[in-house]
Amino acid sequence: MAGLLSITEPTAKSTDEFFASTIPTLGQSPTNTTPTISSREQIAQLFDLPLMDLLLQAQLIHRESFVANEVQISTLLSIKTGNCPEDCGYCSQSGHHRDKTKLQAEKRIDVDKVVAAAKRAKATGSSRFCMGAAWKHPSAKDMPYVVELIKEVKDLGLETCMTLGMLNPDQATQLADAGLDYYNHNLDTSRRYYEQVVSTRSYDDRLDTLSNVRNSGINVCSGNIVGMGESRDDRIDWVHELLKMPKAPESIPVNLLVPIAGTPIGDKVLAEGELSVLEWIRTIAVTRICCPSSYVRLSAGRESLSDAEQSLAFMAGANSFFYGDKLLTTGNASQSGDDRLMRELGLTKQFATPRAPKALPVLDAMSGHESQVMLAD
Ligand code: SAM
Ligand code: DTB
Ligand code: SF4
Repeated sequence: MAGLLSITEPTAKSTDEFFASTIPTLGQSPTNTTPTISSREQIAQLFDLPLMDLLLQAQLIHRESFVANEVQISTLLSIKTGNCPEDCGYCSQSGHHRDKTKLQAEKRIDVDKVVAAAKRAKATGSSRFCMGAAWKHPSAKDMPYVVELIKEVKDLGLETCMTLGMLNPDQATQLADAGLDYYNHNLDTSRRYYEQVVSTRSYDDRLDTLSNVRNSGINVCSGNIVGMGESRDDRIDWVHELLKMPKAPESIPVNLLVPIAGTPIGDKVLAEGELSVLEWIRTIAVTRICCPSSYVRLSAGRESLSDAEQSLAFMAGANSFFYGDKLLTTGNASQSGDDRLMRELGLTKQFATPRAPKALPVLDAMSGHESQVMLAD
């Protein structure tokens, strides 16, 4: 029987080999032979595919590792806002841009207020609660506070995620021992373009923290921002960085820049124009193909997107998104709009599976024996 699709365009020729066995013929299911992408050249070839071929491959590969039409949803809360000592060129929270952004800074939020927000998130059907702080790194006096937050939020049956800046090995271990499920720390872009984005820390600082998180047993969440003025080469190199890691991050947020007036990158993009949303969708699809078993999350930037653009992003293999009317300091797509879109697309919410605190004694329900469990992977 004739193939449903054949990729014959000259630009796509070299990808034929990767995909020959994954393109279904009429009446057949795709075979379970996800190609392994590892070289920069292969990533570049994926970016060059005709968009429909890329989306088809991404969706087929998505279905080999995940339940089709199921999405994981997370809710974000800023637990300490603004006055950050870092100078990230896109960020509303950097103290370096505060005279122009006029962002209202806020001190650490009380534990009971965070718990109340987590309860609201759970009531709306969110399975993960992500807490973000505008710190270069947590200080020694911040650690008992964040450990308490992890324990309280986990007690609600939610998965926990934190993004607090740099972590040393001891801090990562403390968070792992408290049971933190995910730590978010984005590479944001290529090593080359990073220097144009932030000057107060290095790419290697970022990789060191990611390595400390990985070694602690916490799941790694690390993504990017598309549309900061970087080139496609930078997007290719960012994907390549993920593949050079000992293990790809379990969770990969693909942020679309929210251009914030008063930030250097936001002002430049507002003046010169935004990148095509299709390039963001293409980046999602390539990420899905290269990291087949990672959650790929629609993160910042959804507020400005149409239903059709978001639908293409799900087709490209995204299977997670931030839910709730606010991200950290900027707006998000509305909850009622998301509920409607999920109904229209036939998407269902995935349940939470929180990781047990490190070395937590558990009673095996079948044998009655007590054992130590580590559920990070
Ligand atoms: N301070 C911590 C850090 O930098 O890792 C955590 C908070 S920081 C706001 C988390 C991530 O949000 C950044 O790494 C960046 O990828 C994303 N982000 C921040 N501002 C953004 C914007 N204006 N548009 C898109 N993504 C943004
Ligand atoms: C991530 O990659 N995106 C989220 C989360 N990790 C912490 C943050 C998006 C922030 C968008 C800008 C703002 O709301 O300040
Ligand atoms: Fe600070 Fe994070 Fe914003 Fe950079 S992205 S300025 S580290 S809050």
